[in-house]
Amino acid sequence: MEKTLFQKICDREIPGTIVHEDDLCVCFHDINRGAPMHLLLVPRKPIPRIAEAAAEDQALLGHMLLTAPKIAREQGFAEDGFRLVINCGKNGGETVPHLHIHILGGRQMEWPPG
Ligand code: IU
Repeated sequence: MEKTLFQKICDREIPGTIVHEDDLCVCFHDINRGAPMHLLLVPRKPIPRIAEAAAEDQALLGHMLLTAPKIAREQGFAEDGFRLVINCGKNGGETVPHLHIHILGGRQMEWPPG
């Protein structure tokens, strides 16, 4: 099966500014940042979206949720807070069909999101 765009970034087949990687996930800068800090944390496994994650992905998803704040701390923007976002499907605003957690920080976020 053809690799997803994010798999190609994880495998360094196309460029990406990677700030973290481990056996299960990779984190890199979003190319179109929506905040002073805007990272994407993606599983190496190409789960298309959160609605398609399975019970067998429980440990992976837990690992990603625990890893995201660690990365925000390591990158120096956790102290004032940050936001994690997962867009799912058309109404959720998903544009890349490979699960990713947006890690956004460096400014005051607003609510509700657009
Ligand atoms: P979304 O949740 O699927 O809408 O987010 C996809 C993100 O992927 C979006 O913020 C894009 O700017 C980002 N992105 C990227 O970082 N590199 C790319 O080559 C492409 C999209 I295409």
